[in-house]
Amino acid sequence: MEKTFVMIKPDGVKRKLIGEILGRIERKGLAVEKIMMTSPNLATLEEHYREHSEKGFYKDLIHFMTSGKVVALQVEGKDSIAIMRNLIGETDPTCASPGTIRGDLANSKTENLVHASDSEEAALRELQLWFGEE
Ligand code: FUP
Repeated sequence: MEKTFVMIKPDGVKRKLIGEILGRIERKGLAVEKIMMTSPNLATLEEHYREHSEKGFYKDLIHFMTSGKVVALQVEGKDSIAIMRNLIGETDPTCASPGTIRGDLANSKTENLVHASDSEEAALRELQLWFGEE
């Protein structure tokens, strides 16, 4: 079974879409193995988004991500990394296909509801960062 890291971002929590997003993950046949609601600290977010630290949108991204609680998830299943990436859709909601979480429910490139690891290496790193084990 492949493991991946998924996060419902502050906009997803504020818009009361936790159930909607978990439902889509579960209906696709993936299993939620760990779930944690948390107000992420700055150090964790800076590490999580370290590859974007030089980008123009970085400050706004960190500001948004510290604006409320998030739901961190360990999701498991065959090919869970690729399946979750397809389920969330493109980063930019103008490109995200209908049927995806972002395509159906998001309107902003920054406030785009959900994160999912984009590689095996990222999944291992992010699970370790957020859940601190394995
Ligand atoms: P994704 O993997 O689809 O979440 O996208 P990226 O890793 O490229 O970007 C990570 C996060 O940075 C996005 F979820 C939101 C933010 N971002 C912006 O705010 N503006 C951009 O133009 C691109 C990304």
